[in-house]
Amino acid sequence: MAKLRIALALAATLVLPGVLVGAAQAAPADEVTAAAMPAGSPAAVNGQLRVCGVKLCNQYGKVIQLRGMSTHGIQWYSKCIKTASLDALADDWKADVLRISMYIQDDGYESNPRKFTDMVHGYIEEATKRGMYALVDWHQLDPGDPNHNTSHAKKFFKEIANRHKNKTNIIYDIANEPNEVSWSRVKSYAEQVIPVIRAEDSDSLVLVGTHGWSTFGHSDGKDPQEVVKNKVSAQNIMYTFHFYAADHGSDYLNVLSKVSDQVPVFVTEFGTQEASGDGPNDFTQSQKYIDLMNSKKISWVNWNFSDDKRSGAVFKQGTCSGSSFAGTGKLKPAGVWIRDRVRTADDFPTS
Ligand code: IDC
Repeated sequence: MAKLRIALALAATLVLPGVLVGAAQAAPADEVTAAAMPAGSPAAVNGQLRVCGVKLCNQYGKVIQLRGMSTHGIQWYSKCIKTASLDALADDWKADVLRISMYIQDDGYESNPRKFTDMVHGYIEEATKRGMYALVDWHQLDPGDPNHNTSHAKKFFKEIANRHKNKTNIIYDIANEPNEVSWSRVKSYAEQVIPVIRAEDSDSLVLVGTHGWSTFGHSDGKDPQEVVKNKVSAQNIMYTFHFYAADHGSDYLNVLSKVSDQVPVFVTEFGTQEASGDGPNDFTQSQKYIDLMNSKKISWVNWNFSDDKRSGAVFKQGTCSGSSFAGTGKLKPAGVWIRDRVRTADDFPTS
């Protein structure tokens, strides 16, 4: 199979840097295979992920927790996703997962599907090279009804899954934050998109956003049990929960605690500040969430790995124009705090 893929790539003579012309389904010449992941790296050790009960398990069937960072929108902050910053994320931060945040609206995917799909392909290879999981985030936000983008989502995920199905480090996040939409509509969207992914890649982990900006409806005043009682009809999936600690207090924490005992939950986005991604950090409340997530082995990803001016962007403004990302010198307070928590020694049982 690997040989066939290389042959296909070589046969595609019209290869431009990072862009394949006329052979969209063939593997690019620079594809990084799972076997090439650095020995001992998080994705090499844990391999193909599986949902086990309400937890996440590695290739040995052992419960694990993944921790990592989300990019900012790749339409705005691609300058923060480069060799030096990704090296820092993998080697200095010791992140297990890179969330690749591709907005759909806001000058994102819908403005140029080919360009954004190719960017995601490239970032997946970069994460793979460094032995991190690549969490592909379909960052729908406004409009909040994911059904608005279903045909785009099917096309995008079909190509991503087809190209990367032989990797063991891909995680598909099919709806960032459904909002102003009912759970039944989100469920219906998920049941249309997941089979498209499964037809290409039968075994990878798929994450499903929940209504109320991925709060299981709590932000909308809905009962989170709605999801628990009406689960998406699919295997090997987890539901996502998001929070911003300065705005989302103990009631949100209690929702996370309760639903994560009932269904598999992955925290694909959170901030230590306000829901705007800005304003003062509440590290006390944030630590309560971290303690809960660590004790229950809930995987988490923090927002965001950029030098945007807001307090939740980990780097000081201007950092991404340079090439120095490791250590704490370039970090804002939220960055210093979250780097410490991403770096915590991993506990990845292999037997
Ligand atoms: C914010 C970005 C900001 C951007 C805004 C609108 O930090 O630069 O202008 O989106 O696109 C979310 C969303 C995430 C938000 C983040 C902070 O998933 O896109 O990023 N947030 O507001 N949900 C809750 C908070």
